[in-house]
Amino acid sequence: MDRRTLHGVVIECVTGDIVRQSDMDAIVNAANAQLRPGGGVAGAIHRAAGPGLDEECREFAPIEPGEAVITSGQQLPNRFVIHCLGPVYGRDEPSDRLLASCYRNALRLADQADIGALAFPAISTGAFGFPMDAAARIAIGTVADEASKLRSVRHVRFVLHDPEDQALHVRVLQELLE
Ligand code: AR6
Repeated sequence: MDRRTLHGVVIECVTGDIVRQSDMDAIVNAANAQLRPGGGVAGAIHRAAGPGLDEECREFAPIEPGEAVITSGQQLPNRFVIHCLGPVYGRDEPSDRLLASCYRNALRLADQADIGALAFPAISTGAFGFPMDAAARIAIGTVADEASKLRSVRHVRFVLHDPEDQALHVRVLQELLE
């Protein structure tokens, strides 16, 4: 099964595109330190959101690995974007703790903004080189650890580009929540 419920929070793993999650209140950006468009997820989000997002991001940049900031969704179907800077694997250490901080900080910002549903991409697993399996354990493990503390967040979706990555996330979800 590709979804589980923990402390009233639905955690699910789907194959798809992070900019096509119109039923979510917020999507998470796998950002760069300057919060500029760039490639991968960040490029797709800025393209779909329009130039207003780049402008809105300026006052928050630069951010550090593990940090998260929140903006509006501009022209996206989502009310908010939460921008996380993941660690560059092999450079920003301890990379596992920094990656966990991204997820924890994003969830806390979402809760503070009264967000009910939030979609994450697999932060750091593209240009930043984090191995998918280890990243999936950290991502799902951190959401599971935070679930009992969340007040407004009731739905967390992991959106994976590649069906194999989605299957891996489903296995990790089953293992961790058994
Ligand atoms: N929807 C869902 N997942 C996607 C999408 C999409 N539209 N596009 C890529 N992925 P990355 P990072 C997957 O590189 O590793 C940027 O240039 C992708 O297959 O976007 O945190 C920024 O400007 C991979 O598994 O993020 C930064 O400089 C995952 O999303 C840097 O890359 C993350 O890939 C951030 O690197």
